[in-house]
Amino acid sequence: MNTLANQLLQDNTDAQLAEIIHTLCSAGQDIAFRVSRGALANILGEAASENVQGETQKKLDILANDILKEQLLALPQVAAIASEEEAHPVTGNQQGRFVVAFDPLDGSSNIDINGQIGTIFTIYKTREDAAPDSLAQFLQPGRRQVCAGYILYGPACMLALTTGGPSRLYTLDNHTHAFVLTQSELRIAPEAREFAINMANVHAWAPAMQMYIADLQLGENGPRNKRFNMRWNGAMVGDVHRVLVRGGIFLYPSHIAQKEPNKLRLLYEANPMAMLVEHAGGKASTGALDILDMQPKTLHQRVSVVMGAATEVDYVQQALAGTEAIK
Ligand code: P6P
Repeated sequence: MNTLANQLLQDNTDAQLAEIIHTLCSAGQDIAFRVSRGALANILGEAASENVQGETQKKLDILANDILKEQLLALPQVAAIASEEEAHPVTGNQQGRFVVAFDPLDGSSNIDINGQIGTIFTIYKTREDAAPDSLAQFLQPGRRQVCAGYILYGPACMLALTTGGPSRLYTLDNHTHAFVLTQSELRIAPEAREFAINMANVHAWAPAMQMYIADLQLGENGPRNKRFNMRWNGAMVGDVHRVLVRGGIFLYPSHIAQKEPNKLRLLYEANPMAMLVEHAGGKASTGALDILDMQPKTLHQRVSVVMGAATEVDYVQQALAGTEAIK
């Protein structure tokens, strides 16, 4: 079985980039251990604080953020990091050639119910036309990511990763502490049989989105003439993992009447997942345009998300075209 280290060597991965990936995996193993101890480690429940998003932080959110921040900023090649839990970029080493952004613990509301959670990360080369630790480094379009991945803390601890080639899956061997290649080339079937959306939000969507989802629910008795199944994990990392492994489509559409109509963050959720999905033969759209082509404007910018089976994503884009469904 091939290990992550061997696969990165075979892929001729830049040595400094490979070291960042190994550091992310080392931090991920530390987080996985703490997550696995649950209530025994007195780390469940909420911290007495909110993050920059105004969301109540879980103790593990803060712990995971601190572990990742400390280990990444110790690398000379890391110029800066950005995190869901940090209001602004955190300066690293001025000579660094890379910046790293992450959601340290996506789906943290699942922590107290022993559900799937994960660390989502993205890596860019520093731009020459801006200070290495400036905000501009994190406002690069997703198409310029040099690496995207997540570490999923589930029954198995797994790593999904692309460095520009195929999206691959690795499983942590708890005996050797190595991530072992378990799927060398993920491929998402173009036709979807499963959709993932939080149906409790149906009232908030645009009519065109409501109609698209209603047609999925009608299944073989409706205009789609085929049965669809539904799943909702409450953690993007778990839902997108399912799409990468067994296909389907994941949606978090705009709540069109709300001041902030979108929930998922572009930099450290939508963009890395979009790169993984595209490099597995899928598509990743806002519902109107490719997520990876968006020009970010702010660090914690939110975006509507429709990603997975290519034919189904195209179908959604056509169904929403010309409507006010995407804000
Ligand atoms: P809702 C987790 O908080 C998250 O950011 C994503 O991981 C997940 O897909 C979504 O929010 C869940 O949102 O509204 O269903 O709780």
